[in-house]
Amino acid sequence: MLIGETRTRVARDHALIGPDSHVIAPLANWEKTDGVVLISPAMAAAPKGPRFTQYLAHAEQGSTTQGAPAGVQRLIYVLSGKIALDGQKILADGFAYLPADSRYELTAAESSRLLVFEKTYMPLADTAAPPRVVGTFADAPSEPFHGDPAAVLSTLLPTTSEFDMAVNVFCYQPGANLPFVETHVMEHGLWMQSGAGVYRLAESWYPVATGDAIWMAAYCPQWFVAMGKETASYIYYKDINRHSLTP
Ligand code: UGY
Ligand code: MN
Repeated sequence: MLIGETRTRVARDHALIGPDSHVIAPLANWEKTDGVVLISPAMAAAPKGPRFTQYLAHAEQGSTTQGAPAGVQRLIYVLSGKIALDGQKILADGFAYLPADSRYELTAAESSRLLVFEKTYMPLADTAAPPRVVGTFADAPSEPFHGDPAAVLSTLLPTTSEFDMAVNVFCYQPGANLPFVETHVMEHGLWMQSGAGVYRLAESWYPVATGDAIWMAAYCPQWFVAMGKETASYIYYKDINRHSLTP
């Protein structure tokens, strides 16, 4: 890429952050950890702006965290390396969902790269808050999306009503695509985990590849086609299970 050029774009209802734009800085609420805040409410004005944050943590061995701010839940996906959560080892492609205001000890057992999603939890009357969930991508339930075996969706968390966020992994064979241009009330934060393709966001089409991050606001029209020779996959966040009038 020419100097002075970038694929990164930040628009009113979507953003593409390429790895060439990363500015690594110490991460708030983490020790011995630098990172990049890929998506946050600072990105665009409310009410359209992100209502969650997504960041990359570059944790050195022995790195720890004080936990998310009060009332905020967290999902940590291990991109590489190994962490220990209250003594339980979590390897690459493993994850931990940590409910809001829960206490835990989390340490990087080796130098690790973590993808973190954080969102203020919205409790439901008469419904208990969700429990901690620890799992792996390999063990997550998966199914062909709209019956297409070339586009497989895995859901890392239960979809029952106590959960107000989902984190899924979408794997596409080259040439596979989202079956239609989705436009929906949920917003997304996305991390390209492998491969390449073209993402349509509103009225723009972006070539995307491993290491890109994308924010899609509520009602941002979205579509993807996988291209190239390897499986394209992305890990993404979406808000679920809450009434659209809940602030
Ligand atoms: O869950 C979703 O809305 C998903 N199909 N969206 C996306 O991949 N952009
Ligand atoms: Mn969608």
